[in-house]
Amino acid sequence: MPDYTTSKPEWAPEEDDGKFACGVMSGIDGITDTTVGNLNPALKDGTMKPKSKMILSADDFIKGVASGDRGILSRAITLIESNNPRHFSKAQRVLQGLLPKTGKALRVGITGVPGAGKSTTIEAFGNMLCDMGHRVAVLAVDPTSSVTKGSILGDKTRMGTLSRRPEAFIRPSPAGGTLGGVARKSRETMLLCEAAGYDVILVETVGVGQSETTVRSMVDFFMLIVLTGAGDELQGIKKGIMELADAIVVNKADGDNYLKAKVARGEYERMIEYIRPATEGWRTHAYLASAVTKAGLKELWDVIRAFSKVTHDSGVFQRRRDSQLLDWVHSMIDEHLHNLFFDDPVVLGRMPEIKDAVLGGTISPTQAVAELIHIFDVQRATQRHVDLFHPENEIMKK
Ligand SMILES: Nc1nc2c(ncn2[C@@H]2O[C@H](COP(=O)(O)OP(=O)(O)OP(=O)(O)O)[C@@H](O)[C@H]2O)c(=O)[nH]1
Ligand SMILES: [Mg+2]
Repeated sequence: MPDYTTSKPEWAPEEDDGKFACGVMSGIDGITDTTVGNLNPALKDGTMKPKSKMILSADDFIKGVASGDRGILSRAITLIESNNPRHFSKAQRVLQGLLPKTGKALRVGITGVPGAGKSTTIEAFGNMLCDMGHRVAVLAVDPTSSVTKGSILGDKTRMGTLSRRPEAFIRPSPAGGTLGGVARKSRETMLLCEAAGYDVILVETVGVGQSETTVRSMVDFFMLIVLTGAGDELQGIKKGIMELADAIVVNKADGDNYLKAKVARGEYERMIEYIRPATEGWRTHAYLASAVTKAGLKELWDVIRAFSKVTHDSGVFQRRRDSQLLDWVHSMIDEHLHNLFFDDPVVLGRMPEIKDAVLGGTISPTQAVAELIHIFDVQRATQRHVDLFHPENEIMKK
């Protein structure tokens, strides 16, 4: 039995008059056989390792995610997001094993100018879907996010009630990197969430610029959240983004703002007339909603379900998914080749000189490209030659 009287807490009065009855057990310097054994007999006899150090195999990940274990799902996402090459092949094995369980969720993208109410809408909408019996995963795609900028925790705190529900899973954007890298991680995260049984995936775009197109390329239904009292120019919404949307939601249609929201809805309806629909066989409309009063959210879900039915019946849904998959393959090849070229040390070494020559007018841009590609090709060919004659190569072993 440990002696609790000998060690006093730091805040205990220095003078011991015998009336101070609180004692603490002295701390331990490290885990010894006895302390481990006290925690759990299975740790003592070595059949189990302490949990914090437990390394999961690809199979453990596959089983854990498939059984809907949120802790293992989080760790699997961390594995996928890792930039460590050692984690890459394991992450891919996990994905491969889970692939048959993916693809069954409805994927919804949500975009809009900063402050339009995307996060608040997702919180209200997600809660409503959970109440209806759905399991909802919320992801964000933010190529500008980084751990130090603090945006990692931002949305989890803004989605306070949703993040506490067992039926919901919120994962902030993978931090930083190229948009291509962030997109790959988000797509793979989405697949993991589907394998874990989430049947609605909400993807929020953060930041401005290309992330809308990227999120459009990974979801089935794309909604644009707008505000009242301004034309598209004022809100910085490009016509191009309206062309991606399957629904335009005029948010904050509550209180004094309601009438203005109704007017804005009419304006958007008229604008949409002139815009090519985002999805074949589906007419994009503008709707009113309030993430605060929750008005219009149920109707919005009806719209999404109607969209799903129409596009499933027409085959557009599957065709889009198929082309998204192939586009994904292409964009990864693009990114890989791009990196191969721009990270090549020989190309990098010659680049300044060739750039100077272009700027100095001694060679044309086309000649410069031809020259650089030639250097790259020669470099790759030499590399292949070296690989071929590497002692580990099968030919050399014979
Ligand atoms: N009155 C009213 N306020 C709302 C509504 N939706 C959001 N807001 C408020 O608008 C502000 C911005 O909402 P967010 O949900 O953070 O907006 P966001 O689009 O996610 O913003 P970013 O993530 O910064 O791009 C918050 O103060 C919300 O409380 C609504 O329907 N009605
Ligand atoms: Mg937000």
